[in-house]
Amino acid sequence: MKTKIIGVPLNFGANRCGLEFSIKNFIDKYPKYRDKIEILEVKKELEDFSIKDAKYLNTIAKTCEELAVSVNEIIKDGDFPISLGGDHAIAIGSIAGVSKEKEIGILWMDAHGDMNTPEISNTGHIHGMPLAISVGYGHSKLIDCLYKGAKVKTENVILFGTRDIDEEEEKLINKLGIKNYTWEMIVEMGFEKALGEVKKFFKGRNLHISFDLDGIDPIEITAVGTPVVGGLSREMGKILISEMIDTASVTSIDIVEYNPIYEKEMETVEYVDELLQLIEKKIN
Ligand SMILES: [Mn+2]
Repeated sequence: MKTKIIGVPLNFGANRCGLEFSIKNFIDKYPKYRDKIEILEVKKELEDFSIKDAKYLNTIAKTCEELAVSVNEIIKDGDFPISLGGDHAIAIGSIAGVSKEKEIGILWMDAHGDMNTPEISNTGHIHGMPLAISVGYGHSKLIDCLYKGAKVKTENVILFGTRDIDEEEEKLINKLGIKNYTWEMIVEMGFEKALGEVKKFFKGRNLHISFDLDGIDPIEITAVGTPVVGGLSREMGKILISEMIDTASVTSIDIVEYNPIYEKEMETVEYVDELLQLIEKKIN
């Protein structure tokens, strides 16, 4: 199995300047990736700006559809897709691409829940909605990415490291019974024990990992648009990926929300490079 990296410099899901530079800036810092990352250029579609609760819907739907097709081809070839963002809305596409071929679970490592819907979102930013969309809640144009309907069953989803969940979002998470390891819980029970439970749950099963860099403590990496106090250490993030690959049948990974505008020195690009190296070493 070989890793194939697709870079998707989407910023419309977060509506925040900087994310569109993510892939090119990363390659500029690490030219060794120039021939390794296939860049999916984001093409702007005609938008209906009267839609306020799911902003840039058409551009995001088109980008995710294209990513889903590419990811799906990689899976069908028996290889391992890594989707590098760009904002977290790209997970709508990567998950669709994998789930068309295999029944998967999702480990969603994030400071946020990403379980908003147009009805309950405070901002209308789609990067706060991709997990809800993947389990079948949200705008039908996004739910039906690549093929009709929900991509993953709610009982096969685990949120990990959360510490900033909106009130209505939390109600939806609870209503759907989605397992949610908040950062507070992880601190209380200990990272090892929390990870142990997640490993036990996904052991031997197909698993997509969606890794939001803002899940990591903003003291350790700065280049994310929506930092929240607390979170996993860099090392914990690596242990999480490494041990899940050892335990589950990990099919695919997203690494998202790298925003070079907020970089202090090189700590975030270095971390992305470390994660990619780790995944390549374990998969190839
Ligand atoms: Mn996210």
